[in-house]
Parts: sequence; structure tokens; C-alpha cells
Amino acid sequence: MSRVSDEPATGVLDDVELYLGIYRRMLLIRGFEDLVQSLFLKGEVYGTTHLYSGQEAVATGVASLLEERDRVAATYRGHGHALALGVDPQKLLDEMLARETGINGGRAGSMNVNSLADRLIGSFGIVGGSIAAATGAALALQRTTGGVAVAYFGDGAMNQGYFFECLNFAQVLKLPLLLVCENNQYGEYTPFRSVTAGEIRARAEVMEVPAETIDGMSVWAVREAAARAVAHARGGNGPAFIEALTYRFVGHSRSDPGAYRPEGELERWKQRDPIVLLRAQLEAEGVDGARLDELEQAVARELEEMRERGLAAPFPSELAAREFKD
Ligand SMILES: Cc1ncc(C[n+]2csc(CCOP(=O)(O)OP(=O)(O)O)c2C)c(N)n1
Ligand SMILES: [Mg+2]
Repeated sequence: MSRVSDEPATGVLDDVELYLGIYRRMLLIRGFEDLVQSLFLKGEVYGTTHLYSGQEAVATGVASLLEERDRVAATYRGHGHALALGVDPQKLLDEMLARETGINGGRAGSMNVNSLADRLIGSFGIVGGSIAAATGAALALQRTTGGVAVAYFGDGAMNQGYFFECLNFAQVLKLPLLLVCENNQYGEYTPFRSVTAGEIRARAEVMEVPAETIDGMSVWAVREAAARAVAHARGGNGPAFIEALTYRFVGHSRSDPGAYRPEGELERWKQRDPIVLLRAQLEAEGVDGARLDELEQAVARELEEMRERGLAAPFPSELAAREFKD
């Protein structure tokens, strides 16, 4: 089991330089989401958005284990999944703004981003859809490059038929599939406990699929679990399952203020903000705080430049701009 504590100890991070890169990526995701939200409130973002703030450790931790030949299926909460894979943040922002320079030419918007060059086979608006897409990809990869397919999905997808059918299929055929359930405690405005029977992990275990429940706020816990899971899948042993316990720091989508949350819950989770935890851990491992401050400032500058470039980028056409505005 990985160490989970608010009091950092040294020797926890296996590669400090690698974690500095992860730290930068997590800052980028958080800042990107803050930027998208502010642009959304100004009416600049077309369609809807679902932000990844608070869940950054999951996508960055898993992505740190992936190779060129691997493939990923994300959800509609997928900006973080995309950025963790290395999708160009400017192109992703331009996509939100429905510009021609967007990663999908401004036609996909926030929920449907894909970038095959970055291994992202799609972002799926249908709850559980990512599981089916990744299972298909795993079947193809098993027959070709030997890569692993990863599906991200929420706790809400655990009650979807997709999950049971795909996991059974993948286990029978020993497909190289990694299923990552991001249990952020809610499906829209519903606490997952009130609609989900039993332990989530047990649903994989019943099919004899190795399954772990981990601290999804600790990126090193995610990375350690993902290393085991990826090794299992890559080794021809079939699928592996991770339940990452996490929390979204914002509403479900758009301007949801999250009023259904019990008082103090958000604040409690924020004390275990994955970015704050990693920063404390990096400092405990001897990284100079000033170096981390510089990283933060560099990311903030990068985002400000992106905002200006994005807002100045051309729309696909006048007609398309009107069609996409909701
Ligand atoms: C098949 C299907 N049913 C219902 C919806 C409506 N819907 C959109 S998001 C959502 C909640 C899903 O919650 P979860 O899987 O926990 O993901 P999270 O939003 O928390 O990341 C629902 C029910 C949908 N998109 N697809
Ligand atoms: Mg959820």
C-alpha cells in the first residue's frame, strides 16, 4: 500500500524531476480550468463545460506510466485527461472557444475532444461510453502493438451495463485494459453512496480482475497503483481496475454552485488538494520552494498568453460560430 499522510517524509517520490514535471502539468490543468470557467462566465465558451479541478492527480499519475503505443478514452470531464497526455493547451483552449485553431477545428467543444496524435481516442459524453471505446481499443492493441488502453469514468458509470459487459469481455479475452474509476463522490447532484450498492472495487474482484481503491488526491499513490495495473495489463494478464477516491472542487458543470454538498465537505477535501500535497512532498524531498514558485508563475504567464491568443483566433466561419452558440 502506498503511504497516505499529510506529514511528508523523504524518499516517497521515486523520481523528483519526473514529479516536478507532473507538478507543472497539474498546475497547468488547474489554471486551464480556472481560465475556462472565467471565459465561460463571460459567454466566450461554446456549449457546456465539466471541469477537472481537484482530480488532477488521477490523470497526471496514470499518464506518467503510459507509452507511445497506449490509448486513452476520456470522459466529458476530459480537459485534464487531454492535458495530462500532452495535448497542446493552446489548441485545447481554442477548441473551447470554438475557433478554427482548436484541436478539433472548433467543432468538438469541451465534451468531445479527441487527438489521436496524443493517444486520446475520444472524450465521451455518454456515461460509461469511454469503457466501451477503450475495450474496443484494447482488442485492437492486443492484436497489433501490444499497447494498453485506458478508460477513465466516474462513479456514476459503475451502475451502467457497459461496465459489466466490457469487463467480462476483457477478462475472458485477457485484453490489455486499465479501468480507472474516478470516484469523486457524486454523479451530478447525487451522492454515489445513495445509488450504489456495495463496494465499487468488489465489482471487478468478482470477475477476478485485480482491483485497488486508492487515495486519488495523492499523485504518487496513483502512480504506484497505475504502475502495478499497467504492468498487469501489458503483461498479457488481462484488465486491471483502479478506484481513485477524489473530489471535484467545482460544481458538476457550468454554473452549478454545488449547494447539495454538506457544509464543510468541500473545505475538508481541499485540505487534501492534490497540488498542495505534491508541493509539500516535493519540498520535503528537498526541492527549493522558490523553484516551485517560479513554475507557478511561468504557468500563470503561459495561460494569460493563451487567453489572448485564443480570443484573437479566427472562428471556422460566421455560420459555424452562430450554430455552436447555445
Ligand atoms: C448514459 C447517460 N445517462 C445519463 C447522462 C447524464 N449525465 C451526465 S453526467 C452524469 C453524472 C455522471 O457521474 P459520474 O459518472 O460520477 O461522473 P462525474 O460527472 O462525477 O465525473 C449524468 C447522469 C449521460 N450523459 N449519459
Ligand atoms: Mg462522479
